Amino acid sequence: MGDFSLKPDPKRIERDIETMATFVDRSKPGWTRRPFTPWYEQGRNWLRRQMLACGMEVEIDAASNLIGRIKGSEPHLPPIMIGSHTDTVTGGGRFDGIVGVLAGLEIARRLKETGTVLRHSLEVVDFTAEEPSEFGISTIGSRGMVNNLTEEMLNRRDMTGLTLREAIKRAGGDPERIGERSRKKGDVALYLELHIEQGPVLEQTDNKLGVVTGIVGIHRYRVVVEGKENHAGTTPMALRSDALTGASRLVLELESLCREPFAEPVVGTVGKLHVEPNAANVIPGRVVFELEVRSLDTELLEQIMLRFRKRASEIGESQTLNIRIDCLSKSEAIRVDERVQRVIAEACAATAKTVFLPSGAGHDANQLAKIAPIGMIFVPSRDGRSHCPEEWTDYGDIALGVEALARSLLSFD
Ligand code: HGY
Ligand code: MN
Ligand code: MN
Ligand code: MN
Repeated sequence: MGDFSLKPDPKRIERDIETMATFVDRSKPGWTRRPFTPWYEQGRNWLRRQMLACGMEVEIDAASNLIGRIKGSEPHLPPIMIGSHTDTVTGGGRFDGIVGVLAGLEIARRLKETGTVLRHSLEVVDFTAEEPSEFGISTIGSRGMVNNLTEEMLNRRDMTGLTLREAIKRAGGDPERIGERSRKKGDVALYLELHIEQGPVLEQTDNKLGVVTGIVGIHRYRVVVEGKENHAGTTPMALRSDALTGASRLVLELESLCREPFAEPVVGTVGKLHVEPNAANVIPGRVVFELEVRSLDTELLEQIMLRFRKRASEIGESQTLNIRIDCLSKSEAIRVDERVQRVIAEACAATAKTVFLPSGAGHDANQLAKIAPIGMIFVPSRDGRSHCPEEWTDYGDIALGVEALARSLLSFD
């Protein structure tokens, strides 16, 4: 709509996304680029070169986040930050997170090409490992940036025995200095993130842009169910301690708890489950699974988990199972500041048809909200699909998102 100085180049955005999509682990489905892998490094090296090519200063911070910076005319002002992530889930798509990082790169290019100098410095950030990692933690880089990574988290090991501390070091970070170099309140003027909606609302309401009103909190737990391995043929049903039937009852219990009609919607998922010894003729002796519950109402998540723990001890009792439930991570639900929403809504409305909506997905913005005002813009996901190869957003829609982001940036500056 109308002439806008920083209008992005849709073809260049398409080329960037398709280039990033080549840095993937082709032994896995979809577009898989897990953190701390060679493909992740290749993608980051390419991104670093793009940042340098448009005159940005580039650094890797203590938490291993990749940061490109363009100085503003008033360097005493704290920077405005635009970011997201380039890691994917296994079997993921080409757009989740990637759109937000490349939007920042395209805006940096347009600032340079038009000779536009902002008052605030602009930082474009690729946050390390936003997706749930092999260390059982998500938003690793943005947690590190706001000093929300505990020693216990840094000492966690993946399946190969590598600690998160070591992984961050290998990715160019300096884990011993995460605390002293973290950003505090006042160090970032505003954090903005463009992201695919990963849901059906924009498409179903025929809108091109979404102004995010709030982001759910996510609480993740690991559950270990221990019973007794035994012969599947000779052990009568009444004498079994079957870890898998116990775990199955727990999975269905979570589902029915989250289906109850609460004032704020809640979702609960078990997406990862491991059976031992996983043999057709052996009664499972041990099951490990991870669960997550999400809602804008963090208190409600605590209440649901209290009821879940109570049911778990009843099931453990009735089936002679030992059940352990450990918290892996918690991110707090956030509401986006009304003024930030208003400014973003004006920028979006000047660009395309817009609607307000909450985010059912978690984002790096959840962490940045601890030290700065945050704002998010969504672009549509075809059929509402994400975290799968079918994930798709039209490049024209992405360009509208980048334009709305650039308009928001100028309004806030
Ligand atoms: O899981 C999420 O909500 C985000 O896509 N990482
Ligand atoms: Mn994701
Ligand atoms: Mn994401
Ligand atoms: Mn994110």
